[in-house]
Amino acid sequence: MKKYTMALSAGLMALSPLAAVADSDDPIVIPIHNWSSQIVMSNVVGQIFEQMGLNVEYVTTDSQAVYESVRLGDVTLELEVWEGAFGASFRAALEKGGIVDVGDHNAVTREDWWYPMWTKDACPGLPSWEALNDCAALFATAETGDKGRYLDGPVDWLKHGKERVEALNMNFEVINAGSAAALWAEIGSAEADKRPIVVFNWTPNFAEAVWPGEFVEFPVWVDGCDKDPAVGPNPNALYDCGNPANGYLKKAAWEGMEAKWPDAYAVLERISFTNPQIAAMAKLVDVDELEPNEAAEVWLEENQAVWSGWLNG
Ligand code: TMO
Repeated sequence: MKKYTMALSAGLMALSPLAAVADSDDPIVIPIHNWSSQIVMSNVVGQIFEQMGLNVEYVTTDSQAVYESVRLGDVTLELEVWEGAFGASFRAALEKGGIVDVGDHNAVTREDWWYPMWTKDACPGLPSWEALNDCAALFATAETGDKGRYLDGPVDWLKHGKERVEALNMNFEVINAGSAAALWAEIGSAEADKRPIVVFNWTPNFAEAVWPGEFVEFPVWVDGCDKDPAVGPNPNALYDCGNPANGYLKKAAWEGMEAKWPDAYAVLERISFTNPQIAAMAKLVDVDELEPNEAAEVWLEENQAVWSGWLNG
């Protein structure tokens, strides 16, 4: 009887398409960037792959150049393709070939100019960008003279803050922060005396639970705003729109991943994080100050029901 059962289950295994080809022992190369949710999510997925018996290697890479690395197979996948910051690089890589769109997360994203709510007391016309521009003097610093300062993210996230200021003829100067931590430090120090500030921020993120705030409303994003000057309110300029207010968050992979690691690819296809899950992953590092690999362990422990569904399909 026991023999029969074993033979039956061996037969079932042989029938299973997932068991037909074993995943390669070569490491799945997962890129790590410079914001916390991406780092924790990468560790979460890496630890899931390790639980499947696969090898994983993490590499720290530039968040724009990574699309070329995935296309070439030097990096196996990318877990957080944010439409606002990386849509253009992702589309360019798709056109060249070698990278595949592995679908959207459940999450809806936005990345743009943002202010903590106390800023509105000093500039009540917000969130309109025109009202912000009329208040530019409130945001002036020693560094920016009589122009308002906009503290943008690190240069590899978004390269077009300066172009937007020019395209919309704004009285602002764009200063790039050196790191995400510098953005949080700036919001924290402005909080003490409720100093008006405008900085780059995004959702989902831990920040929304710590500092209530709003995105500045720029002219609504229209496809082509970064390619065709005629799109957007300034007929002669690119980047005269805000970033998408309901942007996607995608997964991408090297096109060879499915053949080389079929089980891992099937799991990657099923992976889908929500806004609250992503905000929680960022919080574990930015507020609770865990190391990313520890944060991933905590997240996996607290969300077994979520990811066991991805493993078993
Ligand atoms: C890519 N980011 C979430 C930092 O805007």
